[in-house]
Amino acid sequence: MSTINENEWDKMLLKYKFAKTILEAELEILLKEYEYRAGNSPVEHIKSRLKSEKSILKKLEDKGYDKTVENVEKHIHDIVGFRIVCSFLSDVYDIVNIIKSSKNFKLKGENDYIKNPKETGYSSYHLNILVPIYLEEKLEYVEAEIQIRTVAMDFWASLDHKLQYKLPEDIPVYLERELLSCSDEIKIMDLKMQNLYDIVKKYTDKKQEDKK
Ligand code: 0O2
Repeated sequence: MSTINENEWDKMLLKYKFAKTILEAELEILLKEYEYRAGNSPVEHIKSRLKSEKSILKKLEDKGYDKTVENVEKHIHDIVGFRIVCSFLSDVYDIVNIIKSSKNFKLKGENDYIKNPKETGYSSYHLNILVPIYLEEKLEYVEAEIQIRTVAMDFWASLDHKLQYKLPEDIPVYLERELLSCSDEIKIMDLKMQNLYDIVKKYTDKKQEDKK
């Protein structure tokens, strides 16, 4: 049962909208600065979104909580969601470290689903951060989730999402196995690409050294 009225929704969502705007700007600065220092861009693309009212309520229901503002704020961790898609595996960890070392937000939690993939085969690095915002002259921390992954992981996750993640019923076991096997193949591909990147980097670094 929803005990959240329209005013409460609007007030609550406003906070998350502000946090999203702040985080967008902060991430842009951090990543541009990194790009300037490294001389190349590790990011293929960034997506951000505010979770819809319908999805928030569904997630709350799935988790078994009453529909109240308190429960939304306490138990839904990804109302503000960012996804940073990178070229290579090493880029993922570089970006994780850049975000973690920023003084502009607090780290609330992290999950390395690359080292420890989910049972489904899902791989990605998740950071849960707290964005400081001032509302009515009071400091508040608003939670946001940042998912960082390679293009290959993103390819798997978006197709998996379409195929099974949102399905209410159990999916057949053979389909689960197929998805898991696709995820294994993608892992191998990411490692191969990383290897190529390392070889090319060694070569270009040496060329630079020789020029000096
Ligand atoms: P959507 O529609 O992508 O937003 P929490 O969010 O922390 O309360 P949980 O499940 O412990 O709940 O958090 P987790 O697993 O760290 O992050 C959940 C999000 O990761 C999901 O958000 C998905 O975006 C993504 N995700 C997790 N597992 C899978 C998976 O097996 N396949 C795919 N494609 N994505 C996955 P939502 O809100 O569930 O969905």
